[in-house]
Amino acid sequence: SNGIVSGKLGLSKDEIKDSFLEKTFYGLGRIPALATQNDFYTAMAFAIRDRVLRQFVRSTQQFNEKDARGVAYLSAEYLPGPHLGNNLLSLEIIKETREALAEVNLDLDEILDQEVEPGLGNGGLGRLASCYMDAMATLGIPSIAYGIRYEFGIFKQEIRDGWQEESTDKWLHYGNPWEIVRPEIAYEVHFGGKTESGIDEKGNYSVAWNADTVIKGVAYDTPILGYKSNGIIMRLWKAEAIESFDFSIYNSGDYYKAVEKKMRSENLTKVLYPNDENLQGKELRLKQQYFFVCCSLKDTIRLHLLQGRKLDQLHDKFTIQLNDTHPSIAVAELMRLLVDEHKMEWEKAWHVTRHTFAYTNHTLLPEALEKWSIDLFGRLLPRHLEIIYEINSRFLNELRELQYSANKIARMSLIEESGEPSIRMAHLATVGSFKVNGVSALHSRLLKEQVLNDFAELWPDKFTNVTNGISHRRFLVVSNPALSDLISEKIGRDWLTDLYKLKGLEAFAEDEDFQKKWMDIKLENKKALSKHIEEYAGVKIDPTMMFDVQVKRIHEYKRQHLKVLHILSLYRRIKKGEGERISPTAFIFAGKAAPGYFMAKRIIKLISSVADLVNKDPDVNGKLKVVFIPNFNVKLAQRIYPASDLSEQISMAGKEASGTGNMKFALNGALTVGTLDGANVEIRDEVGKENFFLFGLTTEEVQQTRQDGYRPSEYYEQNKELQGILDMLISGELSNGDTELFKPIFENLLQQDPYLLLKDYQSYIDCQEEIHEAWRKPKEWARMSILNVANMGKFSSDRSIQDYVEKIWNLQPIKAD
Ligand code: 26R
Repeated sequence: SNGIVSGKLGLSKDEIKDSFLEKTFYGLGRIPALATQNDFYTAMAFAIRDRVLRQFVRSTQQFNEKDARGVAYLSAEYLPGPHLGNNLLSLEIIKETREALAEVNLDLDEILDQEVEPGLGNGGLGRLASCYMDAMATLGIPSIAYGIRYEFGIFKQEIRDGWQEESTDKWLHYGNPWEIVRPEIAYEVHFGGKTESGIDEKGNYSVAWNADTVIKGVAYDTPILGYKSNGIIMRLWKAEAIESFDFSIYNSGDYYKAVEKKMRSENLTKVLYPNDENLQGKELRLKQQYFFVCCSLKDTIRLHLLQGRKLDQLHDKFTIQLNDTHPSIAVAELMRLLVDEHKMEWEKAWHVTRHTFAYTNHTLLPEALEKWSIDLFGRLLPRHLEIIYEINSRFLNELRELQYSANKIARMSLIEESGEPSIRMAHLATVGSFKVNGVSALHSRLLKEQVLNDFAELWPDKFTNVTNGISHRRFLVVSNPALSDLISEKIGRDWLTDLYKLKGLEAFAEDEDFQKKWMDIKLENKKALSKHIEEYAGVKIDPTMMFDVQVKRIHEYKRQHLKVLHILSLYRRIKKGEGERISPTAFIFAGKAAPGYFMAKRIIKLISSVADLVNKDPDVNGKLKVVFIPNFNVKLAQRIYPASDLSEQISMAGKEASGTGNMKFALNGALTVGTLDGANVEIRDEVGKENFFLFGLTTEEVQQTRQDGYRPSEYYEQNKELQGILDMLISGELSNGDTELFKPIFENLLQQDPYLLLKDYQSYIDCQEEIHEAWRKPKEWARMSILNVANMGKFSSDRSIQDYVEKIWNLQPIKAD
């Protein structure tokens, strides 16, 4: 019935084993004796995918039957992490699968380790989109997640001689068992050329866009299964030539020209831009953005019309959520589709458009706010430029009617006129959306008070907050099974779908037997991470040390170099024989630097150099270890959080929009040392200030410091310990006598120190002393760790998505049976 074939898709150990062997044999043409571990992984992935698809098809059918209101989530980046483990959890067959494999002498963990993850994002924003897919699927939100199928994701990072080296991420090399290509779901995307206005057959004014390039976008679908629930699809677009070869050229004999054209088209989705928070303004990036937006909107409209609905009701049936401004060209593209292609009047189309989009902002850093030069934009998208001018002229007229000053109007314009004229994508997204949200309480406040202040005053109700959240199923249940089992033993398993249930752990925070089990699990996780570190970074770490961890993109505002100053202060104290109050600590770093980001790359080299100094020095060897683990990604992250004691969240206040790593650490029982930045503020509110190590200036104090005229050299002069540490950077002792290597960092800190490291230094050091003292009281530490986990309920992405539903999307979840 329903056209759903049930086949032999049972969930028992024997049925899984049968499917697995069948896939090995018929799917891959391998007999087990000759199969590689990767063959086994692929076979298992296919066996599980069948089961995933059955569940997924069911929910799609129910969404359709109910004619439900839904969401199209537009994101240029996704970082879903390995799929297999998560799908096994969603189907609740981890145990059965482990046993099935054991019967054929295979180990599930080794099989899981084979999976190469899709690195289709830079960091926080892409991972957040993936946590949201997990939650949307689990909660039954009728939704589809659109993006780009980059052939090469975020580069692979290797560390050579202490420096970052990049190589291409060939994630598709072994094939991708999770995706299904849909050759019949494909759209044409136009670029370049000219527009021509005239009168159409019906006598109406109309504009024709005569593009000079046409590219095809083909859909690749990956099912994302929710926990014991629905599935949604992640639909990624791959660029292809419109025809596999151009017949006219072929017939005229120029076969090679046709082939070249094909290759040029496919370049569009070749590679992810590895920059975060630093705008490059590259043409290919704008092409990527428009390409995926165009395909996604055409597809959304197709789905809408397929239901027999009218286009002027689009906003009744869909919210299109813009994940930052990367897809914000959608505002102009939807206007073009409605007005030019579907012949809707401008006013009506504008009504539909601005009731369809909602925009999430993820950063306040001025250098990360997207702007496109009019010149570049107009050459690539001439029709969209006209549309943006029209939107702008109508918008500015409204402002004039409100008697706004010329100054203010210029500030709010979609077009920046000073310097190289350019389009402000955040303004376009704000004007074109019915809701704008930040990603933590602090960030949303700063967005309203500062970056988008004029707009917030004009439209106060448009602005809202949705604090980020994380998939606790991936980042605790799948990646820390021992701790998850211990938790479930005490409070049952309801917390898998209601993270607030963790509150029940508070009752056991003082229970010494529970504390011991809790810390024993942490120790086992630390042993496992130590093994990985020894293998991939060549450093031996004693797992009983405190694991003090900072993993995230390398960026000056995140202040990895403040952590380095702390390590050097400890080093110097031990060398002077004053280290007795220092608890033995392993400092663990990981994270990628944008390939063109000079300072970030030098910070990696600095960490490696400090690691060399510390790890080789017999005086400090037993007390301090420093390691940089290469190639931070979701898979590695899932090993690191469960093994961490201390989570470093030390960005300068006002700079980190939210942070989500902070939540993953705390969920795994790490204590946080952090500033009042992003979601740290809310984490501290939840876990209690006595269970959180706070230091540093507040956002307001940062701004005051700036206003008063900050002179970092004063701190260098006055704080002799700090001076000694900074001098190490230019003394050559970290760099085989090379006094130039770290001079750029030294001079940056002494002359500008844009992120106030020297100002926050002492407060950080004092706080760390408190931490080392707390570490010496294991029961106290265990209690705080338990209380942190117990109070993480708010930070599930289930809660975030519930907030989106209530504050923005206004829709009814539909749970599949
Ligand atoms: C325009 C381009 C250069 C670009 C700018 C910024 C590309 C990518 C980014 C990354 C930004 C948008 C990002 O990832 N921001 C992070 O979003 C997370 C999820 O909301 C936050 O937790 C995190 O604080 C924020 O830095």
